[in-house]
Amino acid sequence: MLPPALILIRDVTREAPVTTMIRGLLATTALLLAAACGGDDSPESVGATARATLAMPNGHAVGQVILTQTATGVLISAEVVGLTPGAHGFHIHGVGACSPDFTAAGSHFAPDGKPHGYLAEGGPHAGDLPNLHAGEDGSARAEYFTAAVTLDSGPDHSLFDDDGSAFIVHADPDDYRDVASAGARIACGVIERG
Ligand SMILES: [Cu+2]
Repeated sequence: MLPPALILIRDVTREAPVTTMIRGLLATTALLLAAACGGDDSPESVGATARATLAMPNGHAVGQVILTQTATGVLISAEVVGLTPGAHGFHIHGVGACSPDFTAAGSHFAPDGKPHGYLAEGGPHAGDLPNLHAGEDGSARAEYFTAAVTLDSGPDHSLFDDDGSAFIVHADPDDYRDVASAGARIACGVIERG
């Protein structure tokens, strides 16, 4: 039997992105659970990477996102330049397309039908991520970890489902409640393997 505390921690990793600060704890928990459960739900693509080049509506590239599949989720590393200083909504959207305009990326990636926002009851969307914060020079660099998506093909929460997925950077901060709070789509990048 597993101690109840471990089951609780594992449930949290299924629901929401977590900070890199507790990645070590989660990895340790996952190893314990894998040992206890036989490890039968480990992703097939551990170590696989994917990336997205973020571009503005005029096609000018302003950033790069790199995704790495781990045993317990996906590590996301983003670098963006040319932003207005401050917070910007940053999400995975449900369609891997940025043309003819960024509405092609669809709404937030949300295969489980949960509502948008970390602060919303029953949320967040699988594609919700914490805001990207740009400094005075307009550059932003962030790392995220989420167990809500996978690079494996097949599962419901795969970023490589039939229509793919894309990153969108928004003009305004996400208030983590209102799906419209982040405003206009200012950069977009289709997620591709590699
Ligand atoms: Cu968005």
